Amino acid sequence: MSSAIKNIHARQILDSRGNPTIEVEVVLFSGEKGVASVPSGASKGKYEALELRDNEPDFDGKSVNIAVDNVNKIIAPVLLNKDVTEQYNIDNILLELDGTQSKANLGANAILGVSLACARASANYNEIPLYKYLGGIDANILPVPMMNIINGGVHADNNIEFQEFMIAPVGAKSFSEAMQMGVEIFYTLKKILKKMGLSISVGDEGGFAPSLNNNSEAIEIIIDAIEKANYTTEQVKICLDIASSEFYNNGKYFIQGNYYSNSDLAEILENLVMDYPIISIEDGMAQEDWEGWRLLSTRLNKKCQLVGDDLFVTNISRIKKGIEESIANSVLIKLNQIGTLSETLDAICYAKNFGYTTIISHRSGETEDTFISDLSVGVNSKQIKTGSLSRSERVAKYNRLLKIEQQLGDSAKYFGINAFNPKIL
Ligand code: 2PG
Ligand code: MG
Repeated sequence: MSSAIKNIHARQILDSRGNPTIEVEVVLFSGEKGVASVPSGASKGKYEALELRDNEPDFDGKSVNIAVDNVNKIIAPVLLNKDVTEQYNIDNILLELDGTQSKANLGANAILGVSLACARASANYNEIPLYKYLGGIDANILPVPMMNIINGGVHADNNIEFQEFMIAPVGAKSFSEAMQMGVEIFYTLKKILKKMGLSISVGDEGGFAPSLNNNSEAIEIIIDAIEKANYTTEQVKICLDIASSEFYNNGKYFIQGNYYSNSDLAEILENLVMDYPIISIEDGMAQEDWEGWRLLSTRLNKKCQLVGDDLFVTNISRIKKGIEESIANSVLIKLNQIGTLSETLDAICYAKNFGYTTIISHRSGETEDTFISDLSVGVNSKQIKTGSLSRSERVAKYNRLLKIEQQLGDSAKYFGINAFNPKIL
């Protein structure tokens, strides 16, 4: 069978922070192949699948030689001769081979590299672009990009606690127009920061990382940039990733030298939504603070998209709990939080079935791999967050989407504000 796997080979490469990560190549008997690499987070969720690192002195403990060996010596022989077009079967074999909930034996990085490289090889074997392979003739919605133009939290060496200040050009007519708007606002923001005598160096996701007086100032500067670039806050909205698990300790949230309870923080976030054109807030509460999430959801679920990232970790059992408790209304989707393509597709399907929106997301440590761009179109997720308008590992994802938009031609759609929850129609 020519779609059978002939060879699988993994190697150690580097990510955008210079940390080792894994790249996997799958070769078929037909001669087609698929290559994929695996990203890595800094503000990782506690309940994510395990990223296997060597913890040896080289690369500060971060080398991934064991994960590479697990692919080459354990996974490859088992998948030899298996039909690459049967993604769920391949992923199930990987799950059984690992045998743990958290993928701790083989490593989620080893497993995901193989899972994604198989999908690519199969798309190539079928001679169709990856997004079409994943989504068929229905895959024609370009996502609204959430562009992270000011970086804070653990992604930047500044004093802002909130991790991501993003812009979403909901008033664009197309994805390419949204990109142009984002880029022009990014240029303008640079000029504003320069004029204010602030740093224009960038953080891990390519957004500026100035030291500011507080989180609201970051929002105000962005609004200024939107307007000075000749757009309005009707056309371009703001999305935040609070990443609050990072400043949550002993039941309190530490912001600007003060400790706040979850109900204080819910009030702070509600006030931000009232004062500014914010349409989406991610991880407004910490991953274990279900009570805080309930408070926040009661206040804001009808006014703002509330996204669970560390809370849900792309894991159906956690998403299920959130749905049962009416917590949040959106799920951030990260392939390496769960570790296989099939489980990721299942999580997306599950969330959508209950009316939750899904946002396909990069990690703060990325490679040049653009799998998530194809995934966002393939599953019609309608939203993507993949950083700012600088750093090639971020821009590569946007460039891939520009190409997909061109390939789709007249059938390409862009949902703008209708991509978001709550629905306003
Ligand atoms: C997040 C991500 C990506 P990290 O918190 O949403 O922006 O960050 O990859 O560091 O977890
Ligand atoms: Mg997040």
